[in-house]
Amino acid sequence: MITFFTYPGPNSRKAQIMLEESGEAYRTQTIDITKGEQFDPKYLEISPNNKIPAIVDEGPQEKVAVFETGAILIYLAEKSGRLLPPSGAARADTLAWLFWGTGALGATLPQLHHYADLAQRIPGTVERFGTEAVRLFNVLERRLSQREFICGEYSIADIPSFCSTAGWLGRVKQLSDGKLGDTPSIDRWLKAVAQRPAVQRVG
Ligand SMILES: N[C@@H](CCC(=O)N[C@@H](CS)C(=O)NCC(=O)O)C(=O)O
Repeated sequence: MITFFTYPGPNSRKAQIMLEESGEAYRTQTIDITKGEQFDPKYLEISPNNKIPAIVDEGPQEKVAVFETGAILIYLAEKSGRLLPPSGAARADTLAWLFWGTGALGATLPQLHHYADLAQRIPGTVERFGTEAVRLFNVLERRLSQREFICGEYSIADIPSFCSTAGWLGRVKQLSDGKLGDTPSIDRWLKAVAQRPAVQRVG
């Protein structure tokens, strides 16, 4: 049985969508990051970077702890045999776009959020992260204008980018003062992913 350590937010949502997609049984344990529970020494044994989400998979042979959203998605994909090609170019492409979603898009948007919402903005910060967010959404728009999903078929590469884009595209358009125009391919893809039963179960 898998234990899912979580607190409501975009990163937990990414991991929970994959838990649902994988069909694995899991129970949920809340780590209240507003109360500092992520620093509890017991939790740090599971997630040494003191962040949620994390999972622990306790089987008859071994106990596996995984932190970092991207690593959780890969672990669940390999365990279930779903949403990650087993080898070759398709697997390499899926992993590249998974890391792009967690490490590029997923790392830039929270920075923009932080600096845009400061009571007193620091000159240059919103421009820096806003320009990068516009660039990344243009990369995603170009990619999705050529494929139904990020790597052709729906895969773990779609999940982090979907969660980040669903939450952020509108705000980035508003902050970008027209520099990010219409995104018809992203809009189509957002609707398609949102219709998946696993995504709807997570909400
Ligand atoms: N790179 C990590 C980021 C996870 C992350 O930023 N989690 C936030 C909540 S969304 C957190 O646990 N914050 C608590 C803290 O920083 O102490 C991942 O992808 O899993």
